Amino acid sequence: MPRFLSKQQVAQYHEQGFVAPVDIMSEDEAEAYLQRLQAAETEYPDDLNAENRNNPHLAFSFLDELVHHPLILDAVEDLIGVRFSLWGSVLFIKEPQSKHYVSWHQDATYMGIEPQNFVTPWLALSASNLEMGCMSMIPGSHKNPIHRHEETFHEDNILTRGQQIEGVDESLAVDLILKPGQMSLHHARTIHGSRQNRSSKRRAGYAIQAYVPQGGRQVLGENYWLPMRGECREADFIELARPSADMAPQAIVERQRVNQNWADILYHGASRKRSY
Ligand SMILES: O=C(O)CCC(=O)C(=O)O
Repeated sequence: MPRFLSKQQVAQYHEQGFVAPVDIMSEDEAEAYLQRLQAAETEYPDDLNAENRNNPHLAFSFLDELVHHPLILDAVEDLIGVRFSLWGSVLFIKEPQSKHYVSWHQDATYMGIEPQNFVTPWLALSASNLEMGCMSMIPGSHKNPIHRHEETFHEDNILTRGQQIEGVDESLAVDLILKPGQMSLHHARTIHGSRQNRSSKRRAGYAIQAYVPQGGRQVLGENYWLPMRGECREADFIELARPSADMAPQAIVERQRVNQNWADILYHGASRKRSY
């Protein structure tokens, strides 16, 4: 028996490569996390912005809380088993009326993690709907290998390289409409993307990217992990620490080290490098 997801949700993930919506917390709780995010953005504007959006859970307690949320971990366990670690996290925020979009892509393309059997929960801290540029997924696409990605570096594309898969049949796409406090989970190879936020509200999503089952290896860089459930340290596993307080000096150094390693991995072999 699954711990938290229904058998149908587990089956949907394996068949389609994603599952949504999954209820994690009430709308009020999600709103409280959004307020904490906004307060932290005000206090530390250089450490939480579109250019510095990677791995904030290593430096902020409220995000560390989220990546350890028991229901998120139970859902992950239902999909990838009892032993897993966390590679990282990304705040995907689209400001009101922003042109930012995410082209069709597969996460596993540039993450250097093998095998490609990891899962990303995406937690909605605000609503995420069609007008706000919610994520859309191509069902069953995780069953195929990695497609060729064109590296556009388009200024409005918020993926690192502006990478995109050409020729995706968009008529197949499923839009993941989430209320605040709901999440989706997607497989490392599922083709997905999102459009611009045409609304007057902020779309705030937290991608916990990704929980990796035991046996996961990093083949392009240093092997940094935050242990989550069960024993799953590989030989070259470098264990990360949880922050003792927001922006604790040791946490700042650790996040910088991990983000430098991420940049080396995500831009491996790229013709250009952006700041995120
Ligand atoms: O937040 C978005 O619109 C896209 C996020 C994404 O691509 C991901 O979580 O893998």
